[in-house]
Amino acid sequence: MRLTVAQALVRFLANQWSERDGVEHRLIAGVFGIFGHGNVAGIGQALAERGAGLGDALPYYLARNEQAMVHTAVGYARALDRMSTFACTTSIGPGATNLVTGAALATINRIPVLLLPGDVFATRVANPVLQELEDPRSYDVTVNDALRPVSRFFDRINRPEQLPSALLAAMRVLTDPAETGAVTLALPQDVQAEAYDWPEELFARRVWHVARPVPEPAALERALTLLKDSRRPLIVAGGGVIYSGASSDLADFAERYGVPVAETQAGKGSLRHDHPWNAGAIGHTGTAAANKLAREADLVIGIGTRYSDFTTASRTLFGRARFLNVNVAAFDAAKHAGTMLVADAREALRALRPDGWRASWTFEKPAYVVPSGFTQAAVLDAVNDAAGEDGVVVNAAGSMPGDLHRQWRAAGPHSYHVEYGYSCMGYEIAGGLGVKLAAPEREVFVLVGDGSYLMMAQEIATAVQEAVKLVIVLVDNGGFASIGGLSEAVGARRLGTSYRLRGPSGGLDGEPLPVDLAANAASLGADVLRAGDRDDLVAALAKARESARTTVVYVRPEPGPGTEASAWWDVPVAEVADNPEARDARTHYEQAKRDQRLYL
Ligand SMILES: Cc1ncc(C[n+]2csc(CCOP(=O)(O)OP(=O)(O)O)c2C)c(N)n1
Ligand SMILES: [Mg+2]
Repeated sequence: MRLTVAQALVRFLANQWSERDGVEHRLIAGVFGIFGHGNVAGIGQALAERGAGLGDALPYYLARNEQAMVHTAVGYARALDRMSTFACTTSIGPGATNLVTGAALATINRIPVLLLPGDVFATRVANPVLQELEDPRSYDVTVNDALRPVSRFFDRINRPEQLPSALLAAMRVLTDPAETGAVTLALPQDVQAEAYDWPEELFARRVWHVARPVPEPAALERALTLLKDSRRPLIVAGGGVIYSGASSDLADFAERYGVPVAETQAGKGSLRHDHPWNAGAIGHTGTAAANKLAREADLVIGIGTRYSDFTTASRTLFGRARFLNVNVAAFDAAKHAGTMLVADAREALRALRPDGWRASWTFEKPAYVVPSGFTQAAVLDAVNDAAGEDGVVVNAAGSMPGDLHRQWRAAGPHSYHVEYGYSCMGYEIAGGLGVKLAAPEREVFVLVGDGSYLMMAQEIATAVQEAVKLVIVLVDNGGFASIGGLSEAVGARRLGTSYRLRGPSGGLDGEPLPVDLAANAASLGADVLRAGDRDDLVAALAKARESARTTVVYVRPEPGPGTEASAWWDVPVAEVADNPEARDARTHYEQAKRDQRLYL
């Protein structure tokens, strides 16, 4: 079949499916893109032609920023437990390098996305082309090489013959639960337009079976021995529990053996908030109750967690515990010198059946305290009420992830979507768009700080274009509350953390910046409601829920006590400094560091 490389690529993608537990999904649900000279004549032409065999597959979505479209693909894929994602097509040069942050986010969170950046001519006859790097040491290097370290698979298609094997490798990595992340196929612009005689079989319907690896018997024996030795085990549930669909097996295990479950950011919602064995959020953004269990546990059973520094409180949280790590990726299972149980979370929980054993400790589940006033905690509480049983909350960076982790009453495994692997400002709206595309029947509540909003609000226009309805709660506190607090704590005097005009002293300490973010949101096509107190907010959220249009609810909460950190986070403080706050902070830092262990 004679087609261009781009036409062949598009036709191939339209015929890829994923399958797990007998349920099939289109592996590539559509294509997000921004066209330029590096992809318009190749991929652009192929998508516009929509040749025979494409049917209604691969709808095209115009985004506003290449980074944002990767966030959207991640939001979508995560909401569908990684069974389906989007392809992202870009021009060469800046369009391609704008993908780098999104790719890193996808790879760190182990979420599949397919990136298709254009690349400079393979023939080099017209070089240097517009936006070409021209590395004097090697013509082989292009800006797209910046995507290599943040991709789980990277290839450059310099010849049409290379396409079939690259495509198969790309699909394998996207659908491998242990290896998945950003997958990049760099497409030189001349090669995209080049014709070739392809075998028909390349375009056959192909189903990628997403594995549920079962534990190896000997590893299972070792895990059972370790379990039976333990009196005070604590489960740390990570994102892997949710992607595996292991929630009910986890609940069953916790109840049967009396094991409390603490949740990471990605794992929150593994158990419902009111499940008697849900001990709450763990780590630096965790609750005092869960962290107390972590300090006393003799065995930590990590399930589908990568043990970020937030989870382990920078390796200060777990006392003398040993680790049993259930993970589909050996890389994560081996952490903290743990006993490795390399397996799918659901399969491992079903196999772990320690006869005649039950943990011998109990814990008090703290009662939920309704925050008062119109603080940020109160805003989150009101949004939580509005979200109810079917809502999804989306957030990523700033001071809200900590409050949300501790405070949010998650109704189930897909109701809490906080991106905290990369904690990337700007994920919120773009990621929320992906969540809503994956779950149109659910209300999606995007919580976004003013800092994150100013970094990446433009996808509101994409949501309006697609009539994809989001409820965006824009929390304006005049700058970086989170980093402001951190700055103060490390002796950096809040430098550059609030949005102010340059003042008479020459510093950024003048009047508050006269920027109207609510007006900005309206200008992008959203309906905007301003809420000045809790009653206003409750009414605005109810109105936003009822509306069919993307609505931004703008709030300026009063400063007030947030939820308290109950475990440390390692942020190194200046070892020598003139200012006394920094010297003080260093003393505290050195004290805290004494609790840090290697977990060997
Ligand atoms: C892309 C990116 N740049 C910088 C940071 C570091 N950072 C983390 S939170 C934050 C401030 C966020 O401000 P805002 O969204 O207003 O949230 P707030 O802290 O006020 O709650 C910054 C700069 C980041 N996480 N991501
Ligand atoms: Mg802010």
